[in-house]
Amino acid sequence: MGYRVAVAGATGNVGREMLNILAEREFPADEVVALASRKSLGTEVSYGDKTLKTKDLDTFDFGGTDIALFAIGSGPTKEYAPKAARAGAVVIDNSSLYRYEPDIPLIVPECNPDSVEMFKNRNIIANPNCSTAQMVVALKPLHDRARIKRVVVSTYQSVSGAGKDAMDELWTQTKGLYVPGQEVEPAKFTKQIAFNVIPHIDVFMEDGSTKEEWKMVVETKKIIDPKIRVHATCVRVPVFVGHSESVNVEFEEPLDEDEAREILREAPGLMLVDKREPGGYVTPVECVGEFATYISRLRTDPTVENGLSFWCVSDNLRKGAALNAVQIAELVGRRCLKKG
Ligand code: 11C
Repeated sequence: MGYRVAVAGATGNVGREMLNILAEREFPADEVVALASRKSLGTEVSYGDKTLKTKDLDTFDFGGTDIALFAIGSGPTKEYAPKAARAGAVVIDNSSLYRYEPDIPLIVPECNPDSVEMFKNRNIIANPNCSTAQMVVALKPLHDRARIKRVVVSTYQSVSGAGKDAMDELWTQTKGLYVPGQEVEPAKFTKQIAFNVIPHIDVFMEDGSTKEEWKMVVETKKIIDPKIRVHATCVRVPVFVGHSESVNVEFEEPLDEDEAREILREAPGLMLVDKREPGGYVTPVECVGEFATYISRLRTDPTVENGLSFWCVSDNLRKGAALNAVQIAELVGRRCLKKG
Protein backbone atom coordinates (compact mmCIF):
# COMPACT_ATOMS: atom_id res chain seq x y z
CA MET A 1 0.00 0.00 0.00
CA GLY A 2 1.29 3.46 -0.89
CA TYR A 3 0.87 6.88 0.65
CA ARG A 4 -1.92 9.40 0.50
CA VAL A 5 -0.23 12.71 -0.27
CA ALA A 6 -1.66 16.24 -0.31
CA VAL A 7 0.05 19.22 -1.95
CA ALA A 8 -1.16 22.56 -0.57
CA GLY A 9 -0.46 25.48 -2.89
CA ALA A 10 -0.58 23.23 -5.95
CA THR A 11 -1.06 26.09 -8.45
CA GLY A 12 2.03 28.07 -7.37
CA ASN A 13 5.60 27.85 -8.71
CA VAL A 14 6.73 25.47 -5.97
CA GLY A 15 3.49 23.46 -5.67
CA ARG A 16 3.54 22.63 -9.39
CA GLU A 17 7.16 21.49 -9.10
CA MET A 18 6.23 19.34 -6.08
CA LEU A 19 3.69 17.50 -8.25
CA ASN A 20 6.19 17.15 -11.12
CA ILE A 21 8.87 15.78 -8.82
CA LEU A 22 6.54 13.35 -7.01
CA ALA A 23 5.76 11.92 -10.46
CA GLU A 24 9.34 12.04 -11.81
CA ARG A 25 10.75 10.25 -8.76
CA GLU A 26 7.83 7.79 -8.73
CA PHE A 27 7.02 8.57 -5.13
CA PRO A 28 4.96 5.60 -3.90
CA ALA A 29 1.64 7.42 -3.66
CA ASP A 30 -1.74 5.71 -3.98
CA GLU A 31 -3.43 9.09 -4.12
CA VAL A 32 -2.22 12.65 -4.64
CA VAL A 33 -4.58 15.51 -3.84
CA ALA A 34 -3.90 19.01 -5.17
CA LEU A 35 -5.10 21.74 -2.80
CA ALA A 36 -5.44 25.46 -3.46
CA SER A 37 -7.09 28.54 -2.07
CA ARG A 38 -10.70 29.21 -3.03
CA LYS A 39 -9.71 31.68 -5.78
CA SER A 40 -7.79 28.94 -7.66
CA LEU A 41 -10.39 26.27 -7.02
CA GLY A 42 -10.91 23.85 -9.88
CA THR A 43 -7.69 24.92 -11.63
CA GLU A 44 -6.15 21.92 -13.35
CA VAL A 45 -2.56 20.96 -12.56
CA SER A 46 -0.35 18.21 -13.96
CA TYR A 47 0.81 15.21 -12.00
CA GLY A 48 2.87 13.05 -14.37
CA ASP A 49 0.56 12.19 -17.25
CA LYS A 50 -2.53 12.85 -15.12
CA THR A 51 -4.43 16.09 -14.62
CA LEU A 52 -5.66 16.92 -11.13
CA LYS A 53 -8.43 19.40 -10.35
CA THR A 54 -7.55 21.42 -7.26
CA LYS A 55 -9.67 21.02 -4.15
CA ASP A 56 -10.39 23.61 -1.48
CA LEU A 57 -7.63 23.76 1.14
CA ASP A 58 -10.01 25.48 3.53
CA THR A 59 -12.50 22.62 3.74
CA PHE A 60 -10.19 19.68 3.04
CA ASP A 61 -10.20 16.94 5.68
CA PHE A 62 -6.58 15.85 6.21
CA GLY A 63 -7.71 12.69 8.06
CA GLY A 64 -6.10 9.68 6.33
CA THR A 65 -3.42 11.84 4.63
CA ASP A 66 0.07 10.50 5.35
CA ILE A 67 2.16 13.39 4.00
CA ALA A 68 1.14 16.99 3.34
CA LEU A 69 3.55 19.12 1.30
CA PHE A 70 2.90 22.80 1.98
CA ALA A 71 3.89 25.67 -0.34
CA ILE A 72 1.46 28.42 0.62
CA GLY A 73 3.54 31.02 2.48
CA SER A 74 3.77 31.66 6.21
CA GLY A 75 0.39 33.35 6.78
CA PRO A 76 -1.90 30.57 5.53
CA THR A 77 0.55 27.91 6.79
CA LYS A 78 -0.06 29.15 10.32
CA GLU A 79 -3.72 28.35 9.91
CA TYR A 80 -3.62 25.09 7.94
CA ALA A 81 -0.39 23.27 8.92
CA PRO A 82 -1.41 22.65 12.56
CA LYS A 83 -4.80 21.44 11.32
CA ALA A 84 -3.14 18.93 8.96
CA ALA A 85 -0.61 17.86 11.60
CA ARG A 86 -3.36 17.32 14.20
CA ALA A 87 -5.27 15.16 11.71
CA GLY A 88 -2.20 12.89 11.50
CA ALA A 89 -0.45 14.09 8.32
CA VAL A 90 3.29 14.70 8.45
CA VAL A 91 3.55 18.29 7.24
CA ILE A 92 6.61 19.23 5.17
CA ASP A 93 6.50 22.99 5.01
CA ASN A 94 8.30 25.19 2.52
CA SER A 95 7.55 28.48 4.31
CA SER A 96 9.83 30.09 6.88
CA LEU A 97 7.18 29.85 9.63
CA TYR A 98 8.57 26.89 11.58
CA ARG A 99 12.22 26.79 10.46
CA TYR A 100 13.72 28.46 13.49
CA GLU A 101 11.68 26.71 16.18
CA PRO A 102 13.97 24.46 18.21
CA ASP A 103 11.58 21.49 18.34
CA ILE A 104 10.96 21.46 14.56
CA PRO A 105 13.54 19.76 12.34
CA LEU A 106 14.95 21.77 9.41
CA ILE A 107 16.09 19.14 6.96
CA VAL A 108 18.32 18.84 3.92
CA PRO A 109 18.51 15.07 3.46
CA GLU A 110 22.13 15.12 2.21
CA CYS A 111 23.19 17.01 5.38
CA ASN A 112 21.18 16.12 8.48
CA PRO A 113 18.89 13.14 7.75
CA ASP A 114 19.05 11.90 11.35
CA SER A 115 17.28 15.01 12.64
CA VAL A 116 14.14 13.97 10.76
CA GLU A 117 13.00 11.79 13.68
CA MET A 118 12.32 15.03 15.58
CA PHE A 119 9.20 15.52 13.42
CA LYS A 120 7.36 13.45 16.03
CA ASN A 121 7.36 16.50 18.33
CA ARG A 122 4.74 18.34 16.28
CA ASN A 123 4.26 16.31 13.07
CA ILE A 124 5.92 19.15 11.14
CA ILE A 125 9.22 19.30 9.23
CA ALA A 126 10.60 22.54 7.80
CA ASN A 127 12.19 22.93 4.38
CA PRO A 128 14.97 25.55 4.19
CA ASN A 129 15.20 28.70 2.12
CA CYS A 130 16.37 28.02 -1.45
CA SER A 131 19.64 29.93 -1.17
CA THR A 132 20.57 27.97 1.96
CA ALA A 133 19.62 24.54 0.59
CA GLN A 134 22.00 24.53 -2.37
CA MET A 135 24.87 26.01 -0.34
CA VAL A 136 24.70 23.52 2.54
CA VAL A 137 24.70 20.53 0.17
CA ALA A 138 28.14 21.73 -0.95
CA LEU A 139 29.40 22.82 2.48
CA LYS A 140 28.50 19.70 4.47
CA PRO A 141 31.00 17.23 2.94
CA LEU A 142 33.76 19.85 3.11
CA HIS A 143 32.90 20.60 6.74
CA ASP A 144 33.04 16.88 7.60
CA ARG A 145 36.61 16.77 6.27
CA ALA A 146 38.15 20.09 7.37
CA ARG A 147 35.72 21.93 9.74
CA ILE A 148 34.44 25.20 8.31
CA LYS A 149 35.21 28.33 10.35
CA ARG A 150 33.65 31.01 8.17
CA VAL A 151 31.69 31.40 4.93
CA VAL A 152 31.30 34.58 2.87
CA VAL A 153 28.62 34.18 0.22
CA SER A 154 27.12 36.45 -2.43
CA THR A 155 23.99 35.24 -4.18
CA TYR A 156 22.58 35.91 -7.66
CA GLN A 157 18.93 34.90 -7.16
CA SER A 158 16.40 34.37 -9.91
CA VAL A 159 13.03 36.12 -9.90
CA SER A 160 11.07 32.84 -9.59
CA GLY A 161 12.05 32.86 -5.89
CA ALA A 162 9.67 35.80 -5.54
CA GLY A 163 6.75 34.00 -7.26
CA LYS A 164 4.88 33.98 -10.55
CA ASP A 165 4.04 37.71 -10.50
CA ALA A 166 7.73 38.50 -10.19
CA MET A 167 8.50 36.36 -13.23
CA ASP A 168 5.77 38.20 -15.16
CA GLU A 169 7.26 41.54 -14.08
CA LEU A 170 10.68 40.62 -15.47
CA TRP A 171 9.08 39.46 -18.74
CA THR A 172 6.77 42.43 -19.32
CA GLN A 173 9.29 44.99 -18.10
CA THR A 174 11.97 43.61 -20.44
CA LYS A 175 9.59 43.70 -23.42
CA GLY A 176 8.27 47.12 -22.37
CA LEU A 177 11.72 48.67 -22.51
CA TYR A 178 11.67 48.25 -26.29
CA VAL A 179 8.15 49.58 -26.87
CA PRO A 180 7.56 53.29 -26.23
CA GLY A 181 4.50 53.77 -24.02
CA GLN A 182 4.56 50.19 -22.68
CA GLU A 183 7.12 50.70 -19.92
CA VAL A 184 6.35 48.64 -16.78
CA GLU A 185 6.97 50.26 -13.41
CA PRO A 186 8.46 48.15 -10.59
CA ALA A 187 5.74 46.46 -8.48
CA LYS A 188 7.03 43.19 -6.99
CA PHE A 189 10.55 44.63 -6.92
CA THR A 190 11.73 47.93 -5.45
CA LYS A 191 13.59 48.94 -8.61
CA GLN A 192 13.72 47.97 -12.28
CA ILE A 193 14.70 44.29 -12.51
CA ALA A 194 15.03 44.09 -16.32
CA PHE A 195 18.72 44.47 -17.26
CA ASN A 196 19.52 45.35 -13.64
CA VAL A 197 20.49 43.74 -10.30
CA ILE A 198 18.95 44.56 -6.92
CA PRO A 199 20.89 44.00 -3.68
CA HIS A 200 17.79 43.46 -1.59
CA ILE A 201 15.68 40.34 -0.93
CA ASP A 202 13.08 40.22 1.86
CA VAL A 203 12.82 42.85 4.61
CA PHE A 204 15.65 44.79 6.23
CA MET A 205 16.86 43.78 9.69
CA GLU A 206 18.14 46.16 12.39
CA ASP A 207 21.81 45.42 11.65
CA GLY A 208 21.50 46.43 7.98
CA SER A 209 21.34 42.90 6.63
CA THR A 210 18.21 41.60 4.92
CA LYS A 211 16.08 38.72 6.17
CA GLU A 212 17.20 36.59 3.21
CA GLU A 213 20.80 37.08 4.38
CA TRP A 214 19.84 36.35 7.99
CA LYS A 215 18.13 33.13 6.88
CA MET A 216 21.35 31.88 5.26
CA VAL A 217 23.23 32.48 8.53
CA VAL A 218 20.71 30.91 10.90
CA GLU A 219 19.69 28.00 8.68
CA THR A 220 23.29 26.95 7.91
CA LYS A 221 23.96 26.81 11.65
CA LYS A 222 20.83 24.74 12.33
CA ILE A 223 21.43 22.32 9.45
CA ILE A 224 25.20 21.80 9.69
CA ASP A 225 26.88 23.27 12.77
CA PRO A 226 26.11 26.27 15.02
CA LYS A 227 29.83 27.10 15.10
CA ILE A 228 29.98 28.02 11.39
CA ARG A 229 30.02 31.80 10.88
CA VAL A 230 28.27 33.00 7.71
CA HIS A 231 28.22 36.43 6.10
CA ALA A 232 25.81 36.74 3.16
CA THR A 233 24.89 39.36 0.55
CA CYS A 234 21.74 38.38 -1.36
CA VAL A 235 21.07 39.91 -4.75
CA ARG A 236 18.17 39.56 -7.19
CA VAL A 237 19.18 39.20 -10.84
CA PRO A 238 17.14 39.16 -14.08
CA VAL A 239 17.15 35.37 -14.44
CA PHE A 240 13.87 33.43 -14.48
CA VAL A 241 14.92 30.20 -12.72
CA GLY A 242 18.15 29.10 -11.03
CA HIS A 243 20.01 30.68 -8.13
CA SER A 244 23.79 31.16 -8.33
CA GLU A 245 26.19 31.73 -5.46
CA SER A 246 29.79 32.78 -5.11
CA VAL A 247 30.97 31.00 -1.96
CA ASN A 248 34.21 31.66 -0.08
CA VAL A 249 35.07 29.25 2.73
CA GLU A 250 37.73 29.33 5.46
CA PHE A 251 38.52 26.00 7.14
CA GLU A 252 40.06 25.04 10.49
CA GLU A 253 42.25 22.44 8.82
CA PRO A 254 44.21 22.47 5.56
CA LEU A 255 42.24 21.22 2.55
CA ASP A 256 43.82 21.50 -0.87
CA GLU A 257 41.69 22.10 -3.93
CA ASP A 258 42.37 18.66 -5.42
CA GLU A 259 41.07 16.87 -2.36
CA ALA A 260 38.10 19.27 -2.15
CA ARG A 261 37.36 18.48 -5.79
CA GLU A 262 37.34 14.74 -5.06
CA ILE A 263 35.10 15.21 -2.02
CA LEU A 264 32.59 17.27 -4.00
CA ARG A 265 32.69 14.82 -6.91
CA GLU A 266 31.65 11.99 -4.58
CA ALA A 267 29.14 13.89 -2.43
CA PRO A 268 25.40 13.20 -2.80
CA GLY A 269 23.31 15.78 -4.65
CA LEU A 270 26.29 17.49 -6.30
CA MET A 271 27.76 17.57 -9.80
CA LEU A 272 31.20 19.02 -10.28
CA VAL A 273 31.61 20.73 -13.67
CA ASP A 274 34.87 22.62 -13.49
CA LYS A 275 36.94 22.61 -16.65
CA ARG A 276 38.87 25.87 -16.25
CA GLU A 277 38.24 26.85 -19.85
CA PRO A 278 35.67 29.07 -21.57
CA GLY A 279 32.25 27.50 -20.93
CA GLY A 280 33.63 24.91 -18.52
CA TYR A 281 31.25 25.95 -15.74
CA VAL A 282 27.49 25.82 -15.15
CA THR A 283 25.13 28.80 -15.42
CA PRO A 284 21.54 29.01 -14.14
CA VAL A 285 19.83 28.38 -17.49
CA GLU A 286 21.60 25.02 -17.66
CA CYS A 287 20.39 23.84 -14.26
CA VAL A 288 16.65 24.41 -14.84
CA GLY A 289 14.68 21.18 -14.35
CA GLU A 290 17.69 19.37 -12.87
CA PHE A 291 17.97 17.68 -9.48
CA ALA A 292 21.68 18.35 -8.92
CA THR A 293 23.43 21.33 -7.41
CA TYR A 294 26.35 22.21 -9.67
CA ILE A 295 29.79 23.28 -8.49
CA SER A 296 32.23 25.10 -10.75
CA ARG A 297 35.22 27.51 -10.47
CA LEU A 298 36.67 25.69 -7.43
CA ARG A 299 39.98 27.27 -6.47
CA THR A 300 42.28 28.11 -3.59
CA ASP A 301 41.85 31.48 -1.90
CA PRO A 302 45.46 32.42 -1.09
CA THR A 303 44.46 35.49 0.96
CA VAL A 304 43.53 33.43 4.04
CA GLU A 305 44.85 30.29 5.68
CA ASN A 306 42.91 27.23 4.45
CA GLY A 307 40.63 29.11 2.06
CA LEU A 308 38.65 27.89 -0.96
CA SER A 309 36.19 29.59 -3.29
CA PHE A 310 33.60 28.07 -5.61
CA TRP A 311 30.56 28.83 -7.75
CA CYS A 312 27.35 26.99 -6.93
CA VAL A 313 24.21 26.85 -9.12
CA SER A 314 20.91 25.05 -8.64
CA ASP A 315 17.27 25.14 -9.71
CA ASN A 316 15.77 27.14 -6.83
CA LEU A 317 12.30 25.70 -7.39
CA ARG A 318 13.74 22.16 -7.18
CA LYS A 319 16.64 21.66 -4.72
CA GLY A 320 15.77 25.01 -3.21
CA ALA A 321 12.16 24.02 -2.57
CA ALA A 322 10.12 21.21 -4.16
CA LEU A 323 12.84 18.59 -4.65
CA ASN A 324 14.14 18.99 -1.12
CA ALA A 325 10.55 18.67 0.21
CA VAL A 326 9.98 15.47 -1.78
CA GLN A 327 13.36 14.11 -0.63
CA ILE A 328 12.22 14.75 2.95
CA ALA A 329 8.99 12.88 2.20
CA GLU A 330 11.05 9.97 0.87
CA LEU A 331 13.24 10.05 3.98
CA VAL A 332 10.35 10.20 6.42
CA GLY A 333 8.59 7.45 4.48
CA ARG A 334 11.67 5.20 4.49
CA ARG A 335 12.60 5.76 8.11
CA CYS A 336 9.39 6.43 9.96
CA LEU A 337 6.19 5.58 8.08
CA LYS A 338 7.38 2.50 6.18
CA LYS A 339 4.60 2.14 3.63
CA GLY A 340 4.89 1.82 -0.12
C1 11C B 1 13.74 34.27 -2.94
N1 11C B 1 14.70 32.74 -1.34
O1 11C B 1 14.52 33.88 -3.80
C2 11C B 1 13.53 33.49 -1.65
C3 11C B 1 12.29 32.65 -1.80
O2 11C B 1 12.12 31.77 2.90
O3 11C B 1 11.35 30.26 1.59
C4 11C B 1 12.01 31.71 -0.65
C5 11C B 1 11.76 32.39 0.65
C6 11C B 1 11.74 31.41 1.79
O4 11C B 1 13.07 35.29 -3.03
